[in-house]
Amino acid sequence: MKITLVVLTLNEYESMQEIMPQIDRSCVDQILVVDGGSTDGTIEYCQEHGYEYYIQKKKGIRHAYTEALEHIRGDAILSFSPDGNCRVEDMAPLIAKFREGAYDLVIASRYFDGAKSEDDDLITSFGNWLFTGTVNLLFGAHYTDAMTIYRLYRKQIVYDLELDQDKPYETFEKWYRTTLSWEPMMSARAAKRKLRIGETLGYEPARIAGVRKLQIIRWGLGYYSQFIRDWLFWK
Ligand SMILES: Nc1nc2c(ncn2[C@@H]2O[C@H](COP(=O)(O)OP(=O)(O)OP(=O)(O)O)[C@@H](O)[C@H]2O)c(=O)[nH]1
Ligand SMILES: [Mg+2]
Repeated sequence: MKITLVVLTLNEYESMQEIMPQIDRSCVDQILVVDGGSTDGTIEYCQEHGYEYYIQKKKGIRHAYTEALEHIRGDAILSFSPDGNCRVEDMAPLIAKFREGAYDLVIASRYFDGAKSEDDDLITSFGNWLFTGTVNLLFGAHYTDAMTIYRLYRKQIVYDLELDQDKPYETFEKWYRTTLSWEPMMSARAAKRKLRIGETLGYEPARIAGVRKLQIIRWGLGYYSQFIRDWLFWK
């Protein structure tokens, strides 16, 4: 199975300079930087270092993913944040686990085996605990981290779980005036469909530089609403 590393960027020039050289280009089959319209030199960095990149047309991480789909040549997607939150050394064990067990989804969990995230504050640490607990309770899963970007999954599950469609997001995005990502719903739906799910350690250091884009209240409301709806209605 061919793996595409999808690197999500929105003004991450400073962090990328430190993180990208650490990635062994031979451990995946394609590296695709998907950019949300950076103006800080991120694109120029990609050009200088020969990274394939795609600049999304619509705003928000889920559009980064859906627009990138046609440029992803791999059969599996490894999503990665180059802001310092994803340790490059955790990538090889993640890939090994995915390959060894014919998994549909393997998560590089920030809380695996009691680990802690150095990027968390009181609110995000409580939020991640609550959201992961909710997914486990509602969908009978055993995640230690249902929310993280750092994960590797078969591309086909995007279509099977309808993550590429606008419909599962639209209503709540309108209510809470935001754009959601697809990781939380992927975790919930993968569990509801009883897909083969695994976890490895994805220890999370603090962000190196740049600005946090996380919208705590809006995304919290949006993701929680999706969980409840999918628990009640999604088959
Ligand atoms: N392509 C694209 N990337 C984005 C977008 N929003 C955020 N990103 C990138 O996605 C990754 C994760 O976003 P972050 O802002 O780090 O969000 P987070 O990890 O939840 O929050 P912190 O790490 O706590 O700052 C980062 O590398 C961002 O630059 C977007 O709209 N499009
Ligand atoms: Mg981050």
